[in-house]
Amino acid sequence: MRNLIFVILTVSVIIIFSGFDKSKPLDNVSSLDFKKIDANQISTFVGNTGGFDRNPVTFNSGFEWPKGSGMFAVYSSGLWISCRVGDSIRVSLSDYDSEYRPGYFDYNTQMPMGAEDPNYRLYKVSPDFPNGNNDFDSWNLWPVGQGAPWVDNNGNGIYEPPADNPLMKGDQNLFCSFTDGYRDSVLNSRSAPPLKAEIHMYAWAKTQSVCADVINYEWKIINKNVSAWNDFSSAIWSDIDIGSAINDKGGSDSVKNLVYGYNGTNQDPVYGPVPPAVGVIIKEVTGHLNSLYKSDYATVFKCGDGECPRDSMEVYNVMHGFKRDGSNAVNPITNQITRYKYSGDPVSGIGWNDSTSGDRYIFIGSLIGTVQSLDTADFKTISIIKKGSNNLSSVAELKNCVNFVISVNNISSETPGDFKLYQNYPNPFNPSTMIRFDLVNKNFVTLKIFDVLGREIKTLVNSNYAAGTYEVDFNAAGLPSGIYYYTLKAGGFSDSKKLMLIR
Ligand SMILES: [Ca+2]
Ligand SMILES: [Ca+2]
Ligand SMILES: [Ca+2]
Repeated sequence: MRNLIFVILTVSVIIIFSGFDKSKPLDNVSSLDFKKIDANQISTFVGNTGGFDRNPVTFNSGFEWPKGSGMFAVYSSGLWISCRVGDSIRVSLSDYDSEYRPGYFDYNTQMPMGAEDPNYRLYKVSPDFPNGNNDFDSWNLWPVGQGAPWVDNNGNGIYEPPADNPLMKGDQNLFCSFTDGYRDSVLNSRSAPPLKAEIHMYAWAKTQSVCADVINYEWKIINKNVSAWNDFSSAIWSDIDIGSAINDKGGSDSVKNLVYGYNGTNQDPVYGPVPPAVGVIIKEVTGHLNSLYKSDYATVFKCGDGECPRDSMEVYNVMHGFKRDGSNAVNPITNQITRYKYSGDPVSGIGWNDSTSGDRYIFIGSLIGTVQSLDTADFKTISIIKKGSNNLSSVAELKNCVNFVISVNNISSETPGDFKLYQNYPNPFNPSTMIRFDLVNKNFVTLKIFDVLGREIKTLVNSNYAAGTYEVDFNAAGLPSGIYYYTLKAGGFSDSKKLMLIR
């Protein structure tokens, strides 16, 4: 135990050199807000400053799984962004503290606004409660003026609930706006000037789980700086603590755009036997929409071993696929330079795997490149947790679930009366639309997009699904305006419909 004078004299040194400081709560801003998101078996907290998974009252682990068990798998998570503006390194992040504040960044005055405005709180709506209740805001409070996504059902450009409604991809849907523009007034350990970003977070979760329990996060990161962001990178950092924090391991999967943590043994002091594996997936990224890889780096930090970034340069380095000192990571099995740490298969033991157990932090990001002034970078991520038949099979099953949870949402597991392919919604659209279908029984399902010449553009679904109703998010970014077709095949059933992309 440290004595008080030592702590006072050395606090700045500790902040600079210890990497992550778990003790520091957020300072007081009147619009600071947290809400629970607990639609499925994940019960966790989301804040309006880029942080999530931490209990805002106790400052302890906030990501409970299964819901109501009193067992937690993640201590704290947050959004990190970095770029260069000219020669100047910029990083903003949320780990235990946050360098963001609620509000927005005013382009004309180049000033952050809104942190003291209670309207810049966190909003939460449900499709079941247009008028709200104790847990949910009424639809008419949904802050479309702040950029909250909504559906213009009557097509007149004006938000008029309940005729119009919030975009509700989930049974619970949250929105907030925040900015790193207040940075100059915030004490932080990795000081660098702000990017001048305004970020809109839309988080949603479904009651019905497909394969694994998940929460979706959609981050719209708007460059409100008068200058371009060069080499812009965004990432999710997560201090996974699966039950006990001291016996975990980590790994990554570049093909699945996944970073994950798991228990080092099949026995955890908190979870007991068969501890779950927990991870973060990058679902979709501006500039990566038509390519296989959406993550560009994924790593696992062991802070005690000198791996956690300590200042803005080291954060910038790890956010561009390097070790914190700027050197390349090398896979010791292949001797090749890599941007994916512990990319082996822990189940078979083949490849580069985490060989010791301890406190782990998982980290995954995308190199988005140049973001011009007033342009937006979209960054969609998923928190996922899955339990198998032992600590390693939890990893295998988590990986198996990735393809299900990135593309398809099970919106009802009631067995429909017939196979059906619905008209996409909205239509016309730009750039995203939802396609819904019903399955009467378990089938191998394909759902593909074709152009007017019959050329296959994209496969949205290509897997087995149980009976139920599903929704698939189709993002047409990178495609030209025009008419396209989508075709569903499930067993002997086949149907096609037309959709229209208007830019
Ligand atoms: Ca309207
Ligand atoms: Ca553990
Ligand atoms: Ca940890």
